[in-house]
Amino acid sequence: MAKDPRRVRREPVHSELAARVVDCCRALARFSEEPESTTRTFLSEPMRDVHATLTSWMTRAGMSTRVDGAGNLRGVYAAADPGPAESTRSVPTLLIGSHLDTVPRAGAFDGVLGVVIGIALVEALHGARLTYAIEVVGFSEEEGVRFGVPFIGSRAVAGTLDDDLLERRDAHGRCVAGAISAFGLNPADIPAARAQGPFLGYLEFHIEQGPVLDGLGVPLGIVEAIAGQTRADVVFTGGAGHAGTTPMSHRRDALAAAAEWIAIVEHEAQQRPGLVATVGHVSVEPGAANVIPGRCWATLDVRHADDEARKAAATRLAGAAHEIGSRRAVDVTWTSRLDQPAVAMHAAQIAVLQRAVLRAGVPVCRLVSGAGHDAMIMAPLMPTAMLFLRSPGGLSHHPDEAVREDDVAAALLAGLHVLDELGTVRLWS
Ligand code: HGY
Ligand code: MN
Ligand code: MN
Repeated sequence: MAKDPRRVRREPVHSELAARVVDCCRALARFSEEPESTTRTFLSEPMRDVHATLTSWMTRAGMSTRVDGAGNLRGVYAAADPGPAESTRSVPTLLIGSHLDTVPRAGAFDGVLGVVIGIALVEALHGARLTYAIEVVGFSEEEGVRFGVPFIGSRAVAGTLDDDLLERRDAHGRCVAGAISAFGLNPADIPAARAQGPFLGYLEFHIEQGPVLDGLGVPLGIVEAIAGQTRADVVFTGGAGHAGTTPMSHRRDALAAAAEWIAIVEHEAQQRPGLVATVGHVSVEPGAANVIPGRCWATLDVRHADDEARKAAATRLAGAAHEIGSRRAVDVTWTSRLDQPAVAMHAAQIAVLQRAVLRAGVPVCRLVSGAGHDAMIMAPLMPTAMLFLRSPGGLSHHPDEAVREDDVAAALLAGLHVLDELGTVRLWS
């Protein structure tokens, strides 16, 4: 007979489990495309080792596992037997997840921590079955590094992965569908990746990646909303030429045009509180010291919690690029890659998180996320919430990114209280 599903065992979360969570994240960080740092992009070979490691932990915790057609690792912890009275209605599922890919030269916790915490929470149930199922999801790609567009994995789970995204090509000319096939999966299985309701909700544990919680000395933060994102590719095309013989008055220097624009990007963002704008990647052709750059490709990332402010800034930056281009006789192409609106977290789920954090003995801190997360993609589908863990030094997207074991223990305890609370709170329609 299944153990009483209404009460999660209230054993304290041993710091030993928190230590294993941190150790696991650090071990997974060694699965990388680069020997000296952590770089793991969409369905690259090291992702197989990540899947193998997490699959064995999921299995030990009593979960059934699979890798779906978009390369997401899925682990399901079945609910208590609903019994004859309820057997006609499918049991709701709580999804707990985050992403398993990384940025180049990443830290060990961005994304993967949320997946490992999900598995650890299931282990901490010690076989107790709840009135709902839990599905832990390791999304295959959130950062958008390989194909320039983020959220491939969570879009497949949300059922919003469109065909033209499958045709996006990486630097080697391989498309998303081809990368899926090369990994041994079948793109035709992507529709089956879509999460099946009814849903209790989606919960994502994630490092804050910023300085707020560390500045306040608070271990956990409840996310109220996630800032919107604009991403674009901006290409400046001038004319290559001899660096020694071409007078300055005769040049159409693509990199000089881009450099003038990049200074404006920074100045524009400095004018408005909460606005951030970044040119994270620049590539120059032909790229020789003695050749005037003929072509320069720059990426743009603009964020703000208010969509109108973000879009207005992006529009001004597009105008500035074209004005510089016409003044310098340099062609400018602007290709939008992402227009992701800001997303509010679900009020009822925030309330559940708030009660759980208080029951875990942690002060409640609520904040807006400047970083994007898979929760943005899941929120339109089901009640979605995020719990942040403090980022020491506010550092992320960097090898020195860290998390404190005691904060992980606090997150696990709060997470168990969430599971307990959700067993009595009906959030789904
Ligand atoms: O870019 C971001 O905000 C996230 O880390 N993918
Ligand atoms: Mn990231
Ligand atoms: Mn992340």
